[in-house]
Amino acid sequence: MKVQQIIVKKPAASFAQGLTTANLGTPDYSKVLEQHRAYVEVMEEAGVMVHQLASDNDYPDDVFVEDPAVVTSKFALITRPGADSRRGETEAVEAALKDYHRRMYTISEPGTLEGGDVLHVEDHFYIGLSTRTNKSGAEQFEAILQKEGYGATIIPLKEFFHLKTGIAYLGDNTVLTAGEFIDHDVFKKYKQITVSQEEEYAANCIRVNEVVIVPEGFPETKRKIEEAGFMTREAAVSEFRKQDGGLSCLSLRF
Ligand code: CIR
Repeated sequence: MKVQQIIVKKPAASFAQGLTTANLGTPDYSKVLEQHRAYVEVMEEAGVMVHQLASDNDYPDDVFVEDPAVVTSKFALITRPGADSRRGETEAVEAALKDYHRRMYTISEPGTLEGGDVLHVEDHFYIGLSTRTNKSGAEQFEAILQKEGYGATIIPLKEFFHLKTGIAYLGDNTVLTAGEFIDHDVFKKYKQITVSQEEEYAANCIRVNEVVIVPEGFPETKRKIEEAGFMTREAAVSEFRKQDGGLSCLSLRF
């Protein structure tokens, strides 16, 4: 899929007050800004137009703009984040997406769904059931996908935070898998590149046009992806990792 544009959001000054389970220390705000700028540059080099939204200190996690929406070439879904503190993030993203003239859908109560639990593979979507995405949210999204002519598979997660914490689609019928998704029945039809336990964080990569963007500092995974024939680019995301975030969370790509 050609990625033409992305939406990102400038990290809020309150970023360090966001949700985290990582135990990796407090993010350094100047480094957060620097890594975010570098992420935007890597994206521009990959050939996308970048639409940057202003930050909002009331929402320390709002740089993880992937969670309040899912965007395809046909429609946009405004989600209902499972984390209470993130629910209001949808407003700014919905306003931004109105410029792109897609059919708009929403997830309604009692459903919850976060974009991190949605993996788009050609004309099919995988939806993870997690602590953030519940059955009602997943089923509401499944009904929307059916109406729009896409397939859907709902997958209960065992350990991962979000679905895409442990799996990425690299294009060319190939998935990158870690932990509970290695040799998972649902993904058997794809070629598989596996991520070792030591490098588990690197399962969250993103394919953007000709390149696979990988987090900096995971040489084994990078090498495996290159050996499978993909071109890679690294981006440093250590400060986002401290808040349980990764490469995919930082943008909406469409
Ligand atoms: C949160 O707990 O919601 C944020 N600190 C991290 C969200 C990461 N998003 C993602 O994996 N899609």
